[in-house]
Amino acid sequence: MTTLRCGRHVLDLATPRVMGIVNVTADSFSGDGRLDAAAAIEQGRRMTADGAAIIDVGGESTRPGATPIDVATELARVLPVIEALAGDGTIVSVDTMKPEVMRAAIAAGASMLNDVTALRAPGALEAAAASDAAVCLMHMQGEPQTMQAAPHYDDVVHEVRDFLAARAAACRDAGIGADRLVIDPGFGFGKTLEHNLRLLHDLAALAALGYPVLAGVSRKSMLGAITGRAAGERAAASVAAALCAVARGASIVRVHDVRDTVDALAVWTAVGR
Ligand code: YH5
Repeated sequence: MTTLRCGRHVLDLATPRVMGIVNVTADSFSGDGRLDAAAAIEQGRRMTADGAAIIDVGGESTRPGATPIDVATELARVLPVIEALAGDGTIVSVDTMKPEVMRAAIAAGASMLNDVTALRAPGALEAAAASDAAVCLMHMQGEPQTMQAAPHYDDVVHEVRDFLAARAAACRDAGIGADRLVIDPGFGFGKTLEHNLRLLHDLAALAALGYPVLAGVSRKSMLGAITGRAAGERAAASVAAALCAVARGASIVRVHDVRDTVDALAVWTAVGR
């Protein structure tokens, strides 16, 4: 039975889990960002009531062309939300690349670090190792500003798998236990539609590394390319993609539409693998 150690929590991954997305940003890609802490807290509590096992709080957009923000601004956005939700007893993840934000978020009660740069910033591995938080290691080709300009791979599945294996090994070497690690192919982060579809189709090749896999496809452009719909109209496509990911070995799905995804996974789980 697979479990994930997240600080003081232990998350059972025998059934697939939902991570709800709470953006505290002015410019999130999916159009759901807001800078009001009270509204973000309420949204996180609603997601927990709807069945999310983890709430992922992010203060900095990774949208191509988004303005980077400084540590103080990011902390002012995320800390009040993390404190409130962690205070409820919820497993709170912080979506950040900055070691200073990681440390402060953990001190405020966060029990998972979700880093789209897979702890490659100087000091990030050390910040994670000094905690007992879970860590989600995500693959990205290039930098947020330019990653979608001309993504190229000779073999996307093998390159993503090898990158994640190397980052997991770096974490283990830094003293982060295997029971704290999650891996994520990073849908949309330096990938064409074809790359994203290949990764989703072959997700089992990543699960074969032995770490729980997190998939974040909710409302992303790949679903817009398939359905022709705008970001706010991609809920059904997102639920379908989440089910595809779980059927191919994902243990956690990162989503905006928690209630619909939880219902879909309940049906999937009831039918059995
Ligand atoms: C992820 O996949 N993604 S932020 C574009 C959209 C909608 C949503 C155009 N953080 C991931 O969610 N962390 C983000 O519509 C993430 N995995 C992990 N671990 C981008 C995002 C989004 C982008």
